[in-house]
Amino acid sequence: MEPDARQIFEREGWLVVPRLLDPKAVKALLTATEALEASARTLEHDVTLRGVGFEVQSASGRKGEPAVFPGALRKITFPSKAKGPFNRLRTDPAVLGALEACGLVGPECHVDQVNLKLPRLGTAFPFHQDAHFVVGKTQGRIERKGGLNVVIALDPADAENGSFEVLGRTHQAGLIPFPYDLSVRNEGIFDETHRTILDLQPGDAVLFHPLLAHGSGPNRSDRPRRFVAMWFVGGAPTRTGS
Ligand SMILES: O=C(O)CCC(=O)C(=O)O
Repeated sequence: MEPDARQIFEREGWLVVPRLLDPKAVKALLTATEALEASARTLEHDVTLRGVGFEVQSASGRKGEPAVFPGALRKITFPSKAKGPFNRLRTDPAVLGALEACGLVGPECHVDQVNLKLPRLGTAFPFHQDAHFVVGKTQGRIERKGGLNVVIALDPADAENGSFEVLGRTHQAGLIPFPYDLSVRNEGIFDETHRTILDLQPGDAVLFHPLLAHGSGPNRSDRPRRFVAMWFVGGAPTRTGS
């Protein structure tokens, strides 16, 4: 990590950490993702099985609509409940260390998921702030102890296949009301002065503030685009030394 990582993160609301995961770790996550996809190959509608949520890819991108073909997935929530590599990632020292370097004390993972964008079919994520979706006790805890979210690329990602897009510095303006229709992009709602589409390699991570507006475009390529996404909340300080 750069020595001034925390300063950059606080100003911009996001930070790329290249090669946060090594190729072996990425491969294990891809193998686990493919096994979950194989287990869902006949799915035509969203379903939760033993705590793992399978969200199908519809033609419009909206939830609740049928899959474009049986087994086409847009998102898997809590893959950690079925697959070791995802479960271990929640407490991975490299991930937790990167979060701590950006100022989050004692990070605890509250949400893990995989976002899949199928070649030619994967749809956009409208610009949004994750903090909007946090409810109840977690909301209070983020206010008291802070929060930090992460996406990790499992495939090379760029503008063509719908890579992660950030609206830099928007975390400084607080929560802004926005609609969440998955078939639109929500352009013109947040300040787009510092809009950046990130080119990422497998294992690269983006750390971002829960109030930072972000999203991604559709996959216009013949390549898949798979990301792990996790939400962390501050906890007890890690004990060091004697
Ligand atoms: O996977 C993506 O492109 C966007 C992910 C995202 O916006 C999120 O997890 O909040």
